[in-house]
Amino acid sequence: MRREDLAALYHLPITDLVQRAQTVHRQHHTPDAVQLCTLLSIKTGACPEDCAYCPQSSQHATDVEAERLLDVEAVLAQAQRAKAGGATRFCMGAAWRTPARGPAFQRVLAMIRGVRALDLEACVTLGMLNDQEVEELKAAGLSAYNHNLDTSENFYNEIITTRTYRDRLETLRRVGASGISVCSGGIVGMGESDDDRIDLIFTLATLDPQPESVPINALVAVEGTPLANQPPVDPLVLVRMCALARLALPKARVRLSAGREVLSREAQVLCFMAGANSLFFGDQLLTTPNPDRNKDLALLRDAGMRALDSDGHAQALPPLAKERALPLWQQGPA
Ligand code: SAM
Ligand code: DTB
Ligand code: SF4
Repeated sequence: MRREDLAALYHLPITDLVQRAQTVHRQHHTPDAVQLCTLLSIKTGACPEDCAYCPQSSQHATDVEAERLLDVEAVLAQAQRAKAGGATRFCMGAAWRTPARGPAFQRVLAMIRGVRALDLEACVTLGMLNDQEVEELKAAGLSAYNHNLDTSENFYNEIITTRTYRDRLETLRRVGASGISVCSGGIVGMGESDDDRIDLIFTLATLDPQPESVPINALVAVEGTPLANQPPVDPLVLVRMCALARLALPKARVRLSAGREVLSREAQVLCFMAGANSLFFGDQLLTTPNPDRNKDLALLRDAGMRALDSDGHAQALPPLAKERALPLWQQGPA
């Protein structure tokens, strides 16, 4: 698809855009099913990069407390919980520019092997990688590597100065060439223009191989970061981005990622109609909150959705946790 075709799609009346995206969605995916992924921060804060959106950068004064790399046992206990709760992918994030060397990297490899042994998909995001790291991650059985382009090449310099777009593309190339699935997406609500948003999806679509998953994040504006005072993005922008990602990357899982805490149920359902079919599921993202599990399960149930298993088949939703009964209006039909 050409850049100008994508731009024309982005600016369609939203009814037309969603209808087109939904048509493509149905050709490649089960329309009523979403993938449930759980996130864990395995190494928090004190990151040397200066990403303007990120509460974990050591260059911003935020409330995030730095923590050393977690133990393998602690991570696997969380993975087990995620699996028992119905997640099929376990995503581990580290606030690194590049992965630590030596025993710390070996520990991450052990985490990946442990998560795979639980029959969960394993995804990590560790910053920029060299060829050897990619090879070792692949040998440990890593299912996917997350490395977001975040925005357009033009706008990138206003958000990050400690690395380049080219650096980012280089890691994505290495990961893609290794056969590990690529997970790459971006953030809206950082002050970017519509053209920046279209450029981001265009660049993601030109990656070869195309990403297997595309996270669409809405900025979580965190106190102490340079973007703390950004106004919340219009939820319809998220709908347009999900639709554009679906049209430009028909086979990818489009993940409605950070920022759902402030999205209405209706806006999230519109994103599903536009082609989003994956969520972060669990009370916490990396350092900021995510909707609680029961709230998400009630939303999915009320919308009549099912959960994708690791083979991509739709299954009944996991049960709601009983100890936190929801108010009646959130419980849906009996
Ligand atoms: N340090 C690694 C890196 O940057 O690739 C991995 C961790 S980093 C926290 C992973 C992704 O989280 C970023 O690329 C960005 O897209 C997303 N992210 C971080 N802070 C965010 C925020 N405040 N709002 C939305 N997304 C955010
Ligand atoms: C992605 O695109 N979003 C996730 C995951 N990949 C690693 C991270 C969102 C982080 C939101 C801010 C925080 O919780 O620190
Ligand atoms: Fe570091 Fe990643 Fe946050 Fe940038 S987004 S400051 S690289 S943890």
